Amino acid sequence: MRSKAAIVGEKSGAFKITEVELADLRDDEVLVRIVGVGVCHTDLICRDQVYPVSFPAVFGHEGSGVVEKVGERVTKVAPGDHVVLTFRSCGRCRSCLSGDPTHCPQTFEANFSGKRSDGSATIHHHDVPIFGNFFNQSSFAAYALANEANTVKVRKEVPLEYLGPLGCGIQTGAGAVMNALKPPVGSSIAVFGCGSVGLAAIMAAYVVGCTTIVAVDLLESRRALARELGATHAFDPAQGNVVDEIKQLGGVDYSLECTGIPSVLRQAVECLGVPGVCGQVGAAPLGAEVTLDVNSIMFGRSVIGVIEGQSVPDVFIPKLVELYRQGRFPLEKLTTFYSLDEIDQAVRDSESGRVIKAVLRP
Ligand code: CXF
Ligand code: ZN
Repeated sequence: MRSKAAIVGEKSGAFKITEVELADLRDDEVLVRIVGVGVCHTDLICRDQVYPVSFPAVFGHEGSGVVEKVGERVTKVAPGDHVVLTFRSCGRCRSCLSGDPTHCPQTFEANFSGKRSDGSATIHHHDVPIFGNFFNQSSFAAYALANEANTVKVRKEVPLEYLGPLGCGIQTGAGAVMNALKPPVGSSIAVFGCGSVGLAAIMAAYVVGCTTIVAVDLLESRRALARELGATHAFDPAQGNVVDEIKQLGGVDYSLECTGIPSVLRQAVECLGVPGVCGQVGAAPLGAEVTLDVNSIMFGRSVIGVIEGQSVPDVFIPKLVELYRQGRFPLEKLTTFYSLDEIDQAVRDSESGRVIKAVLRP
């Protein structure tokens, strides 16, 4: 079938709305009419070839929508169901079989190869196969071809256009707190970088009962929103030494690095008390190195890498939907809507920090 999609023609190029052909639905695939799709930092670093991709390409990996059609072997969802599309894992390795899909060794291949695992393309343009199947969806489009495995069914009572980012950015920040760090009630946490991932982490820290929540961001608008969402302190790293400021509070039990900047990771480690755990969430270029004083981790601190909130999406995303429905995860405060045609503007606004989470409504 044909679908409108936002194609990037070259490294760091503009998005062009174009008619493409979607491949025929396979037995294990799901055709989804996209209702909302968030713009994630990972779409933009792939556009800029920080991760190796080829062009032309269709990105987009925070899609929500309505199931149009399902392949013959699909049992999880049916036409008419509301779904959130998320990341893909292999489903067969030791991690996947243990219910730990974010540690699947195939994660990179399964989400960033631009094609299905058998090498076939899901999107053609003028009969030429192009880079698609991004996170098994390529959802900067009117329709997306997903796999049953990365399709999560959600309740119909909740506005679907807000839910796409639960498939990546929101699950990444919230899950890093709720699934990976698991701070107990009354503990303290510092979040470095208050974009959608960091703010989702702050909402999660508030929900689980952290009583000291420190937000660190260069932008006053983001620090203000962080406070509104539960941060008890907000620091501007351009004004003074943020590590000293956090240490004056006694240091924190947990920290989360959401910027992908190595020097910020160092700060996120050094602001910890002892023991303390730092979660590294921000994506950095391949080969990016960090310098740490060995003694800063020697006495009982640790650093763990967390992707996609260490979540089992079929279990975790419905939990976030319920928190949103109850008003305890106010996604609407983070969201700005655009049409698919306005994607370049949405990207500019995301990059400048004018908006937190741009969501395209094809
Ligand atoms: C990504 C971040 C980089 C590693 C894979 C998962 N998350 C999505 O945006
Ligand atoms: Zn993402």
